[in-house]
Amino acid sequence: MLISDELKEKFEAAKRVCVLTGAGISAESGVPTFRGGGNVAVWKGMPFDQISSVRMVRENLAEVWEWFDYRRGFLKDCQPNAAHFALAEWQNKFDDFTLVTQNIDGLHAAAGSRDVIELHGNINRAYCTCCERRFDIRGAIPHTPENCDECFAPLRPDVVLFGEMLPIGAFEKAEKKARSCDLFFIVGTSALVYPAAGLAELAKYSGASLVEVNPEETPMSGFCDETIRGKAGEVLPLF
Ligand code: BJW
Ligand code: ZN
Repeated sequence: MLISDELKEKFEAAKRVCVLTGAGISAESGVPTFRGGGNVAVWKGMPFDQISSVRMVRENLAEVWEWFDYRRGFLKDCQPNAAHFALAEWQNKFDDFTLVTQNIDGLHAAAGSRDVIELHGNINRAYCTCCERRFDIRGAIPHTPENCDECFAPLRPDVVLFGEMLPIGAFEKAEKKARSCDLFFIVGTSALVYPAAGLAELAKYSGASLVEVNPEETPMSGFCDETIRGKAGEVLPLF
């Protein structure tokens, strides 16, 4: 059995539970991960951290949009999987449940999760490069409008690129919950990107039990109380 009796008991007794998810939780929905299996996502020969970069937004926004519109088109056909649905059930099971995601795909909300803390933004929103007004671009592929209807500046995807700040308040809210939870799950993330990965460390230092669900080892694995080597869609419904 993948889940130890000790962990099952902790899970049943827990009052405050926090879950941090990453791209791996959407892998079984057909969404490609960024890293994993020794590979890095590539678009037109460019590693993703080159095309999804602040520099590219400044120098070639059209190319950035092409990459994001391609992914938005792809995501239109992706549905939440058993892992997303399991987490949507967990929100009704505990006194205090917090779901924090690095994903921009919106699949947690599509599975019924409420108040998801999206640390890295959402692919179905854009914002004005001048006044930062937000636009819902769900369903519009390619994205429309292309320019802000207030100040006419071009829009960019509402996602957090390397070196950019996280959405105001999002990390602070997640940090508060991580510091006060009994159980912290880290699911489907390579745990390489900060400050998101730091939430697991904060939780552990604050006394929570740390549980990893990932088919591969990560830099966080040795720090966890339990590591479950399996796919999120197969493991999470077992709780
Ligand atoms: C499965 C599975 C299955 C497969 N089931 N699992 C501290 C130390 C060092 C560096 C830093 C630090 N603090 C900040 C930094 C800098 C930087 C950073 O972390 N760099 C490191 C990489 C070195 N962080 C930032 O820049 C952040 N901003 C910031 O810190 O602002 C403050 C600041 C500003 C200015 C100056 C100084 C400070 C912002 C980070 C933004 C990340 N953005 C991206 C791209 C979004 C756009 C896009 O989508 O194109 O977000 S990067 C990319 O990585 C994406 C993801 O959300 C993020 C995390 O990836 P994730 O989710 O872990 O996915 P993968 O693909 O890496 O892993 C998938 C995993 O799933 C694998 O482990 C598989 O095994 C597993 N898996 N199938 C379960 N079925
Ligand atoms: Zn504007």
